[in-house]
Amino acid sequence: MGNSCQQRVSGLHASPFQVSYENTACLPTLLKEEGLLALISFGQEIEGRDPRLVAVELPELGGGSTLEVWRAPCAPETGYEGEIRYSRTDAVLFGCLPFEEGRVPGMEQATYHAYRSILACQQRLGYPYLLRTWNYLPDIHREEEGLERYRAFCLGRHRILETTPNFEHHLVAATAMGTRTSQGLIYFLAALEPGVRIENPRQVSAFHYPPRYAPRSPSFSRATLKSWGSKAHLYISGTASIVGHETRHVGNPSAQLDEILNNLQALAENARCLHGLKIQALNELSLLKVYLRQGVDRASIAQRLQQRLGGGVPTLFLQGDICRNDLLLEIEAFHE
Ligand code: 3EB
Repeated sequence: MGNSCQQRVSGLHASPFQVSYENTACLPTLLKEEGLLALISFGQEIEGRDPRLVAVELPELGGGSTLEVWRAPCAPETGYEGEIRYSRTDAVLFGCLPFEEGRVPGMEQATYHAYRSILACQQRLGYPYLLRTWNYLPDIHREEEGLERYRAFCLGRHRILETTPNFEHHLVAATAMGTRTSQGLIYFLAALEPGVRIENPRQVSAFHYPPRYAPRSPSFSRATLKSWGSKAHLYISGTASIVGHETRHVGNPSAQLDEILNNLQALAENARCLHGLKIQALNELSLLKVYLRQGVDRASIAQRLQQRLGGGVPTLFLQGDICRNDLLLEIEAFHE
């Protein structure tokens, strides 16, 4: 990370990274790119021990073979910090760790352990503020010792995060999604300065959900807004058909989609009105990731999404188990 990098980061391209979806066929050229910060594959392993490669074990729907590409304006430094593989620039730390349930038994303990590693890694490498996390967890609906595994995840995450001062204020955007394979993983983005927590006026903040959903509330915010000098990023959490704290439109995927878009609209408006984010409409979002529960028809969701957003926002469809059994789909988004 020499001077040339710093100059370029603080110059015209104030944004410390950009994200795009590209075809897997581009892989060989992508791997040679100097500024490659992270490369995420879905439902397929990518050969190599490069710390920047992340394999999310959720099948892609719709016949495509997509990579999510994170590019920095300069060459990142990559390495290993304990079990965490990382890639970093002067501005951001991208890290990924396997979700290990072998060594530490039980979902709650495994989660506590994973997040303790993340916090320690952030401290050691000097990126104290989380901006966003992605949590891909095997079998989230299975019960273990009388508790659904997603709820045990919430318990473990809460137990470690509540040890940091003023923790609710610092909660960040997240995705938590169930996989059908044995190996889970968590990846995260951290920075030198904190982002701003954004909530949704249509939804009870997840960290204030009543206890019937989990013994400790889910520790995430609806979005994180991060300003990078003249640019800003909005990282939007997985967003579902929840109004207040209750699931709406049980059993009806297209009505759930409409409710999700209403939620995203309200969230974007909140970011604009409270924090001056330049976004007027959802078709200005940079990327969408749509998670569909098994059995939900991709084509009809894609069609309705196109009707509502005009088809101009790059969208990736993945199959996954959304945290609540009655949620049929969920959408996360990125805006730059
Ligand atoms: C919800 O709004 C739906 O526990 O980290 C979405 C995004 C959901 C993140 C998490 C859960 C999480 O409650 C579920």
